[in-house]
Amino acid sequence: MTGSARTPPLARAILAGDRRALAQTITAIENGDTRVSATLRALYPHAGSAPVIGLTGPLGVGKSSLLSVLIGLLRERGKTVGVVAIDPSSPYTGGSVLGDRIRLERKANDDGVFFRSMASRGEAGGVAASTREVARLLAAAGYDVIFVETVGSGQVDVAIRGIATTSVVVLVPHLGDEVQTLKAGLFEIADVFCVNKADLPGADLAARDLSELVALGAARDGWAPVIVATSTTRPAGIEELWRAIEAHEQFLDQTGLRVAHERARLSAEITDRVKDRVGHEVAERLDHDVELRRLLDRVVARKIDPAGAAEELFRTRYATR
Ligand SMILES: Nc1nc2c(ncn2[C@@H]2O[C@H](COP(=O)(O)OP(=O)(O)OP(=O)(O)O)[C@@H](O)[C@H]2O)c(=O)[nH]1
Ligand SMILES: [Mg+2]
Repeated sequence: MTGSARTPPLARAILAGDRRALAQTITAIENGDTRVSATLRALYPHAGSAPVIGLTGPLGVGKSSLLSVLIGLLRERGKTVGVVAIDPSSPYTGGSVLGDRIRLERKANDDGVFFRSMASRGEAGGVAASTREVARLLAAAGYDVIFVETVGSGQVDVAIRGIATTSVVVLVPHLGDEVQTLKAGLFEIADVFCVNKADLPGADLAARDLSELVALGAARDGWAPVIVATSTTRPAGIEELWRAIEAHEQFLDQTGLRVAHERARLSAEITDRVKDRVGHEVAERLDHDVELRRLLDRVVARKIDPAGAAEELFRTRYATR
């Protein structure tokens, strides 16, 4: 496959470990440049079974700090690591740019780490789609473990389940507000809860609060979320965090859920892509539709309401039954 004449040069370069080719392809994905589709298609069979670890949680809880110490731990164990971050690096929380952190931590010219951050502008769905594509690309490029950092903002968080094999939700002591966030959706996506900044007072209490919440919830597919307390400043709990992630990855293999989850994620992705195409197609056609203009006149004149107009257009143009 690698040497096949039909494999696009960019794909061949990425498979051969060319970091510039990888960076270039990611830029194309970010820009929605369809010229790389052949490259992505050629790489797909190579994007095998690397664990994709999602780190998500509210602004400034220490996701980037945790990532950089986790990367240190994995590099010591000889694992290569690819990272994609939707990194707002908020000026409000003092959150640092992950790239800077990683550059600080990683030894000069360490080819075992590849980092890329992506702008969080644009609709959540679009961000999620390109993040997924980049995570897949990093797996094809041969990185052993892929990390995805996203900030806790509802939709993007939930989208992480469509990308990650293990989702880590990061929180900090004094869970007051966070508990509300949990109810809004973070709780459903966590395979592992990480209570970071455990060097601050209140970490024990926070962990206890969480375990009560976890006990209330039904275990999803037979997995009850694991709670780990960490501190990146001490540091402490980092090995435990990695062990919890590994335990979930092993659970996926032992139960056959890895394959089942992958299948469900791919099904959702295909459906999303078709919905996207259909949506664009419909918008484009309606743009030139005289019937729409005729109905619009009547809506403007308050003769029918917008829902009625939509219903009529749908019936005459798109209903197949
Ligand atoms: N006390 C303490 N502070 C920490 C710890 N981990 C991170 N911080 C600090 O928390 C702030 C935010 O850390 P980041 O790692 O940038 O957090 P983040 O979640 O990636 O932030 P955003 O990407 O902006 O959401 C920084 O000032 C860190 O130094 C910790 O374990 N203890
Ligand atoms: Mg960050």
